[in-house]
This record gives sequence, structure tokens and C-alpha cells, in this order.
Amino acid sequence: MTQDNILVIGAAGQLGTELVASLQNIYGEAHVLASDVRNPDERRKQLFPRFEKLDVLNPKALAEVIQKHKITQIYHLAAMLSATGEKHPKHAWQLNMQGLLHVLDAAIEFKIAKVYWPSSIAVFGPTTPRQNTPQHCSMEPTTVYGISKQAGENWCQYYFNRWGVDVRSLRYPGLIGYKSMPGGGTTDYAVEIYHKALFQKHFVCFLKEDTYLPMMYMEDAVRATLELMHADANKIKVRTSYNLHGMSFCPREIAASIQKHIPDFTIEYQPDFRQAIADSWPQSIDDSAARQDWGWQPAYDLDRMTEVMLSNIKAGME
Ligand code: AKB
Repeated sequence: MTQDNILVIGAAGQLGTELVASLQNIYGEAHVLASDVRNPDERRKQLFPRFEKLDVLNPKALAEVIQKHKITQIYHLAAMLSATGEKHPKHAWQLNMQGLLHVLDAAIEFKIAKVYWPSSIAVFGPTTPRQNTPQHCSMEPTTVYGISKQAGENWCQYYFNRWGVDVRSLRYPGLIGYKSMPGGGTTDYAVEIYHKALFQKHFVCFLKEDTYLPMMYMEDAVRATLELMHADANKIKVRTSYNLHGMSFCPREIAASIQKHIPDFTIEYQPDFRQAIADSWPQSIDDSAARQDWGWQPAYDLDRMTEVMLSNIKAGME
């Protein structure tokens, strides 16, 4: 059996930082190459013993990295998220779409065994059923991020059907972890709130108190990603992207969960342009296809996540 060599593109982001560590545990540090458009900061220098600076919009550079490191699997995570995408729509489209196409073309050219590419609940829109959103339903995304993810899902399916590229994907809900901060998303409040609760005991929320959104603790998200990637190819029936559910809560409920540990924590609401994005997204997700096809089962609920988030952020402060 040939040794797998994994390339993670966009490794310095919120998901990449955690996924790289899990991939290192499975494949060994020597076989996981982290890459990002920027050089790593001091902390990530320690986390990424093998690193290449790489702009996925440069297909020649991508080809060189793949050949130099004999890459057999690619996790392509680089993307501009929903809120930042609305400020730079053309650039978001270019990065999210062209980046994916470069990776899929490279997968054909260099016979990459497996590709992972994240999609998002942002593929859904106002005409989508908002409760228990089905795997297959109306999708009319309102953000450029959502449009790019929806188009990307169809490209993935097309490359699989036409050229047999084994590309797999999950529609992530908002991801919440303590190891790194997200950047430019609409669900980011649910990470920031824990830091503000511990450091300032007060949080100004950019969404209204009763805005329910699908969310997931990072450990569940990383496990889902690896379970999908390690499933037998014949079990993967969805070649666009799988719905994935962890939990569903609103700002008022996450604040109440934090108050169980920090009773004097307070929250106020000042909704901004991200409210309209959140209002266009589902409140909860039906992920029965993922459960049936490759056995998905989330482990964390809101209170368990709150405990882990607060204790780990606190430990980092000491
Ligand atoms: C965002 O808020 O843009 C992301 C997402 C739901 O994909 N976290």
C-alpha cells in the first residue's frame, strides 16, 4: 500500500488549525502538509512542522506543491465566508469558485485519490424549509458565499460523475471551537461570546436574541469530516454535499447556558447586516442521509459544549 500524503489548503483557518492536528495523528506529521496564502504565525509554526505558502488561485504553484510532496489527498478549506463575502462579492466568488476548480482539475491531472471540500448551510435561502431542512429541497442562497458553495457542490458532483474524482463534502453549520477564532462568518458570534463572557462578562451580539441557527462543536465537525473521508466510496451516495446537524440554538439560549457558569454575564443585542443573512438560513437541519449512509452521530449538545469551551479558554488565560 502506498503511503498517503495529505495537503491541507487554507490550513491556518478555524477548521484547518484543528483538522491538521487530527490528520497528523492519523497519518503522521511527516505526511501532512499544511498550506495557506499567508505564512503561519508563531503558534501555527509549532502546529505545522510541514508548511508551504500556497495561493490556490495559482494553479502552477498548486501543481508544484502536489508534485514536490507526492500528494495523494487534498483537503481544500480556503474560502471567504458569508459576512466578508458580502463586502467583497467578486473576490469571494473568484476565491471560492476558481480555487475549487483548480483543485478539482489538479485532482484529475495528478490522480489525487480523495478530495475534501466544505460546503455550508449558506447554500440554503429564504425559499428553503427552515425547520429540519431536508437534504434535497429548494435552494436559493442570498449571499455570494452561499451562491459559490451551491455552485461548488454541483461542480463536485460533475467532476465525480464525469471524471470519477472522489470528492466528498459536508454542509457545515456554524462551527464553534476554542483553539482559534473564525473570521468573517455570520455564526461567529457563538465563538466570540465565550471569550467575551470570560474576559469582559458582557457581550454585544450582532444577531437578535431569538435567531436560531444550526451549530456544531468543532470536535464533532472534525470527526464528521474524517468519518466521511474514511468511509468506503460505495457508501457515499450524495456527491454534492451532505447535510450535517449538531445542535440548534439562539443567542438567548447560549447566553443562558454560559450564565450557568458565569451568573453575572450579560448580553445585549445590536443586530447588523448579518441578521438578514441569518434570517435567510435554516434553523435546524435534517441529516438523516449522513446518518444512514456513513453512520453520522453528533456527540455535543449546547451545555456540554459550553462547559468545554469555558474551561479550555480559561485554561489558556492562566
Ligand atoms: C458563516 O457563518 O459564514 C459560516 C458558515 C455557516 O458557513 N460559519
